[in-house]
Amino acid sequence: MRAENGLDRRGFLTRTFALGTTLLLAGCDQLSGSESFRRLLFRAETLTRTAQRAILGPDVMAHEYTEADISPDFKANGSTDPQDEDYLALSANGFQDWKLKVGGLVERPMEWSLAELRALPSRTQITRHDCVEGWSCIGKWKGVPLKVLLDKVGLKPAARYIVFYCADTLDETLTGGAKYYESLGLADANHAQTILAYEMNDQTLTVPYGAPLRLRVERQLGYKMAKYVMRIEAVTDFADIDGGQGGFWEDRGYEWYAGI
Ligand SMILES: Nc1nc2c(c(=O)[nH]1)N[C@H]1C(S)=C(S)[C@@H](COP(=O)(O)O)O[C@H]1N2
Ligand SMILES: [Mo]
Repeated sequence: MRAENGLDRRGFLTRTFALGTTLLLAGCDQLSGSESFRRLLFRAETLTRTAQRAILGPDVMAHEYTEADISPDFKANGSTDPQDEDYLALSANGFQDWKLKVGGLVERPMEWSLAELRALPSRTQITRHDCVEGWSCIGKWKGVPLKVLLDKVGLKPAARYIVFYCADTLDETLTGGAKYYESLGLADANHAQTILAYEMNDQTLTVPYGAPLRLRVERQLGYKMAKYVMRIEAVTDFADIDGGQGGFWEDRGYEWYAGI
């Protein structure tokens, strides 16, 4: 339990930035008004969360919402229908042959089928997804906490980052196609709300939202939440992976720590 005064301070900060928060709670709807007005509000909200985390520490939980808050039409973004051959073959039979592989700097590399992941402890959370493009949606996610898997494989002392390799190649005119990937530091990887989700809004995760398994990292922006996860690797450093910045969008200039 966090100290009561921590919660009081959170309440103070929330009230201080109530305007931005209230407008963002509109959910999926694009906020009305000019683009710059939206950006201003988005920054106010970003400031709130950043301040909250600075005051409350690295374990602070992202806000969780109620069933009534769930967006009726959650936006699907980025890849929504991967055409990679391996992926199409897996999706053609309902991901029955799919297995999540977890390896790298671990004591016991392991793999899990979807059924096996579903048999592990799960967490359900209703959270708000904030995309860097300035829209937000609230959804309900169920999945296995990443920590459960990391504890089973046992991280070696040299492991400092967890890398997520995805099935989808993004069409990029400038650089040619590249596979989506992402990475987290250990604090976020072990956070209670960091889960590998196989259900969204009480349904089996569908292709647009990252089937069969997608990451939820509730204190960071949407691009950290890798969809179509195939393999997870513990590493010391991500400098030698693809563009070296720790993720598909990071390699193209986005922040590695996309805190909100
Ligand atoms: N594999 C993969 N993961 C991805 C993306 C992607 O294109 N490919 N897009 C990211 C971005 S920018 C966002 S906002 C979210 C969108 O998730 P959604 O489709 O569930 O809204 O997924 C993130 N994860
Ligand atoms: Mo995004």
